Amino acid sequence: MTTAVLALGSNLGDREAHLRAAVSAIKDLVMVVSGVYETPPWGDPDQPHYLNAVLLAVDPQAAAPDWLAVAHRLEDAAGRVRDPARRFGPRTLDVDVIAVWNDDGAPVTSDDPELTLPHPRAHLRAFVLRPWLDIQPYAQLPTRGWVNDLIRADEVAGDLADLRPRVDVHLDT
Ligand code: PH2
Ligand code: MG
Ligand code: MG
Repeated sequence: MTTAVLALGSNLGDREAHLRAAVSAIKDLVMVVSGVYETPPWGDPDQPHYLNAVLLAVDPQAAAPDWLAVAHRLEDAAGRVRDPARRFGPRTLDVDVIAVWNDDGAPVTSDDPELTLPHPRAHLRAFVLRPWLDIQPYAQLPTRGWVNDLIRADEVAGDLADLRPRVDVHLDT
C-alpha cells in the first residue's frame, strides 16, 4: 500500500472538464480533493492561466512507480501532446506525483529522473503547496519540511497572492 499526493494542472481546452475527468477516473483511490485555484503560469509566462488542485490518494496495491503510470494514463486520456521544446509549456492535463509514503508512513525518496521523489520543485510552487495545505493542514513535504512553513518562504510567498480560489469549481464526484 502507498499513499500519494498528486498535483493536477490544466491550461488548455476545457480545463475544468480535464481536472474533473482525472479525479473521476481514480475516484476509488482518492481520499480527499482540494479546492481549485486559478493560477498564473509559472516557468513559461507565454501561456494561459492554469486551474490547479491537489489530491491525496491511497492504493492498496501500488508501489511508488505505479503512481507515475497513473499520472501518465490520466494525461494521455486528456489528449496531452508533449512538446519537448517547452518543458513548462501549456497542457490539457498535468499530473505530478509530489510525494509518496509507504504503508509504515515512511516517505519514498528517489533520484530516478523519470520519477524524482519528492517532486524536485514542489517546495517552490504556491499552486501545489496552497491547495495541499487546504486538505492537509499538518502536511510535511518529505526532505523539505512543513508545508505551512514552505508556503511562507520568500520564493513562494510572493506567488500566493496571485492564486485565485475558484469556489465555483468542484472536482469531487
Ligand atoms: N505547470 C507547469 C508549468 N507552469 N504554472 C501553473 N500556474 N500551474 C501549473 O500547474 C504549471 C505551471 C508544468 O508542469
Ligand atoms: Mg507540472
Ligand atoms: Mg508534469
